[in-house]
Amino acid sequence: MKPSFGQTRSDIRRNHALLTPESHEWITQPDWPGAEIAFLISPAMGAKFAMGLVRSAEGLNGIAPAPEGIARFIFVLEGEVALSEGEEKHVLGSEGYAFLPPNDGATLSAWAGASFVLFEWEFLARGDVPARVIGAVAEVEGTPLRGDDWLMVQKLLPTDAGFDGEFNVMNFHPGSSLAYVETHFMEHGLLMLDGGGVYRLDDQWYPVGAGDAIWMGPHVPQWFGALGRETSRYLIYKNYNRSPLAKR
Ligand code: UGY
Ligand code: MN
Repeated sequence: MKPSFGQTRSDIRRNHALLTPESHEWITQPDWPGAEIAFLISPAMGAKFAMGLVRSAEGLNGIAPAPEGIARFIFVLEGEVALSEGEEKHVLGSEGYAFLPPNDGATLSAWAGASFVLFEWEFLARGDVPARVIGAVAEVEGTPLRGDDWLMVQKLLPTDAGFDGEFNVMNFHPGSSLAYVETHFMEHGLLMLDGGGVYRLDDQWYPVGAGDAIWMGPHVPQWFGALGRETSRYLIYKNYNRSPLAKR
């Protein structure tokens, strides 16, 4: 292993954070036998959700559903992950994903070498709680963000008001950028999937590339410009569809 000389690109601040692979802390958890998890974003830093990377050298077998009231979103990075409930079984391949509403009974298994992103949050119900959603990024059509066809957004979940958040994949043509510096009360958890560029967070500008994760807290000024010759893509979570006064 190369010495780090105390250097990292990770930068954790009051209202945002950049979490880069060389500083990930892989831990085990009693609820996740066989898994190593790097929790990158958590309520301990001020977020209202948790986001982690999960990997397993030997595979996972029947991980229990989330605790009561907690929703999960799973996005496969490598290998295959299976969701099972009774006779029902769904296998997710690379960039397959699942939204598991609170109190969903599915258990989770994974083949040796699989890795995935895990989001967990206290679900904020409004009307009927939505049903489980299973999909694959390759099957989701993109739409231009505010008419910019160099910035295509794939919405991974239905847009109805039952959902208290959204998960999108944003596809930036080289040289494209967010049209303006966003400042919204909703927060974000993000994982760069491909390419890279410059991310502005508050008054910092960070070079970012595939594998980097970002937390954007409420109201943090944010902007991204894509660099290089390939499409830059990121997976992004946003709490959505709820008033800023809604109680968690
Ligand atoms: O949906 C969003 O707020 C998104 N445009 N934000 C972002 O990419 N930082
Ligand atoms: Mn945003």
